Amino acid sequence: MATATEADAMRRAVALAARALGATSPNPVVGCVILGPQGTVLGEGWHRRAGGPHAEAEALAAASAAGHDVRGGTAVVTLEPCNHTGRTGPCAQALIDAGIARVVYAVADPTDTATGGAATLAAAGVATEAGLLEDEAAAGNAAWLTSVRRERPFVLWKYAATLDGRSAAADGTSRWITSADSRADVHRLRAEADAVVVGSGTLRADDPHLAARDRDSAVQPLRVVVDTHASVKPGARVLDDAAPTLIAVGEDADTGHLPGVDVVRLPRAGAGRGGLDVPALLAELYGRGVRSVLLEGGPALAGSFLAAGAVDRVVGYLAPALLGAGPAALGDAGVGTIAGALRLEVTDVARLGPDLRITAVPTAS
Ligand code: AOF
Ligand code: ZN
Repeated sequence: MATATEADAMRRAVALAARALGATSPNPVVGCVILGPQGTVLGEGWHRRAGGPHAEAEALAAASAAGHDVRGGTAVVTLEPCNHTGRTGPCAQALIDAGIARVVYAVADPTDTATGGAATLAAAGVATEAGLLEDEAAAGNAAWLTSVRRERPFVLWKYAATLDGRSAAADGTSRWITSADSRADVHRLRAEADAVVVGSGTLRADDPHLAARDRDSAVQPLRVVVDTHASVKPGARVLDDAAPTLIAVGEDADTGHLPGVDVVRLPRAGAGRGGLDVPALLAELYGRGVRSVLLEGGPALAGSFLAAGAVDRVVGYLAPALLGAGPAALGDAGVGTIAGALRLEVTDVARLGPDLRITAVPTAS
């Protein structure tokens, strides 16, 4: 049984892991705390970026830099230590070599590449325990775990609307429906995502910049515009050099006015829908190392993603305002009957300034 000290250490490891959200793809976020035999913290670390040292190696290095002897100690880590030599050596072996006596981890490694660390540790006589605060650690790594399972990026659809579900007024104006607090929260979502996706209608209406504030260019999300007819103008703000940009167009689009712009040609959506094929877009992004997508709109694109079953989480920012007319937050999602409604389960409700933020996930159907 894990001790209370180990549970505290795991909570700390989950928090450490979260510091690198948005910076580690295609790898997970991972945190690690090394405890001495008496339960004192000897070292802690987290995985900062793909290709860099794993959390366990960071924590061992921190303990050693502080002059601590970790022999006989316990490693508390959010993910099962890896068993493979990839860009760095196997953490299971590093923990064995350091003389760690016990390893407590939250989530089993679901990848064929890295799995097997617990068995390696056990074979070397290290006590292992799985599942401590598994739900919290899995929630912290939801994007990565979902992308491993589905072999496509995790998709979060975010929208802002009035209480009557409208995202713009009848005259098309939409600035600002929600409060500064809500908008700051959206910047956090952007910073945590690998890619931010918008449709060409949103681009035309808002000319958004889509870069994450307070982030250096190394970890800026990829800005993706779904632009079937390549209607983006060369001077659009999304094409500046603050962050990389990808324009997804139809196979027959004329892109002569976009020299030097990263363009990908994708098939059209099937089943009588407009726009591009969502699974093809997600496969393209996955191939580029994108593991989490923030889908920012507009309503038609969000409808296409939902119709394709490609939304894993919905975050709605609801302002206490009414418009009574104007476009809805969501367009045609392929639903024609109440029986066919896309049912969600609310996982969180928060107040941001005057607004409500509702987080929900599709119920398993
Ligand atoms: C990480 N950071 O702290 C841990 C990971 O790309 P590689 O060779 O560094 O290996 C990545 C895999 O290693 C990753 O998918 C996961 O299964 C495992 N553990 N990875 O990036 C870490 N502990
Ligand atoms: Zn590792």
